[in-house]
Amino acid sequence: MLSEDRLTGLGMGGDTTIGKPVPPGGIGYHELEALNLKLGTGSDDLVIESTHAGSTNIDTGTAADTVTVKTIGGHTSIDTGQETTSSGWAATTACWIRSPDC
Ligand SMILES: [Ca+2]
Repeated sequence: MLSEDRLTGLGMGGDTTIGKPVPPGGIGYHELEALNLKLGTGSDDLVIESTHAGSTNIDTGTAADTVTVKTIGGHTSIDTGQETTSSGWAATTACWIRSPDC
């Protein structure tokens, strides 16, 4: 899952219980100009709850990937290749590029 400040799942570890507070799993980010996310060769299921205000560039790699886009916060491009099953944006082309202004 990708949100405006955190990337989780995709085979990364979950929340870690050592004490309090519990560190959340995944990778947190903020104040970035650009986020470039390149997924691997396996089948990935990526839910985009939102993106940050900067640019977000996603390459799903190979295999039958599923990308669900709920909202975006900044310029967002998704290169799905040829094998991706997509939902969210009604796209049938291999590459999606959207902006909040669209
Ligand atoms: Ca993939």
